[in-house]
Amino acid sequence: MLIRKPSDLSLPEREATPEALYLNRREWLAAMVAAGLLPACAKAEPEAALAALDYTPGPFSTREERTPFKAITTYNNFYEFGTDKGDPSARAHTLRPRPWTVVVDGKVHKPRRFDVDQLLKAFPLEERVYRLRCVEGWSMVIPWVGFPLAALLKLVEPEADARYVAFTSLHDPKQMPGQRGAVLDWPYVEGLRLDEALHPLTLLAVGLYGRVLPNQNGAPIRLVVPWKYGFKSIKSVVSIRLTDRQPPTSWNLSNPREYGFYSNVNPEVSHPRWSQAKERRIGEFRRRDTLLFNGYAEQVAGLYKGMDLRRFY
Ligand SMILES: Nc1nc2c(c(=O)[nH]1)N[C@H]1C(S)=C(S)[C@@H](COP(=O)(O)O)O[C@H]1N2
Ligand SMILES: [Mo]
Repeated sequence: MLIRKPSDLSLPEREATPEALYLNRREWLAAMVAAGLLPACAKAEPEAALAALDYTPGPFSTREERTPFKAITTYNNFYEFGTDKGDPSARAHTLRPRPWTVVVDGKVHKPRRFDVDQLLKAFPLEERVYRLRCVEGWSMVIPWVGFPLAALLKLVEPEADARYVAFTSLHDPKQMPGQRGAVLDWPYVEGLRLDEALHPLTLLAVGLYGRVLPNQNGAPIRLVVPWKYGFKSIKSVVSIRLTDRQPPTSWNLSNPREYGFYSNVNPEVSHPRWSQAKERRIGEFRRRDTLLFNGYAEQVAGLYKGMDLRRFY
């Protein structure tokens, strides 16, 4: 069988596949792979093959140079698909991002289940170009498309004693082969304090580079918290629950000495095994200085006034 390389699949923009066809094609590819007819080799979608989204420019975007689409979609952390940077783009074609339900419940007056496409219609989509800083020491600049998490939380009306938000990723070892192993406790979970969750920088992303979110980046909907290490930005979210207690988080559960609940980007607080003072922007050679709160201090420092950031790392 002749297998086309991903580059042969790129289409001029006007010929971009409508979403329904595109999803069918992806499902078809997944079925072929499952049947052993195609190797599970790199399936990173060329940008133009992904359905376009309607959006307007949003606030807080950096003017720094954007990391190329190719790097954003082939250099990933998504342990549900393996622990190597290339695993998610090679293997996440088995994820089925439609239909998809997100449950928002817990300490809210109006708990609701949403179909993800309902969310896409309910909130105006914005482009937010944010820096992402991984705890491992690399960073990117990503043009996300999404809407503020605050808009969704306001809709369900948090109760007076809601103080935290707990997020859960999909748990389905059939779609997520990495969950057949015990690298982390599945499902992946994350949490924010309610004021962090309501902060206008905090985004629910449904796309990047103006296109629907590629599977490897957390389709169909993922959190983006740009002032925290990348692992707080949980992918493929199925549940958002408001609570009165600090929720568990996957990386804190797996290694509490190395990963705290807050995980604010901080050049002065070293990871126990390496410094966080510098970072390498993907595509650059010389390392840059890491900035407090990933450069978003002006917007978010107030959230942590009076807190000892060495203790609450
Ligand atoms: N469900 C889930 N979400 C996740 C992860 C993961 O393994 N599983 N990895 C995190 C880490 S460590 C990082 S750096 C970012 C990477 O996002 P990106 O691949 O879109 O750049 O996703 C975060 N969200
Ligand atoms: Mo990360």
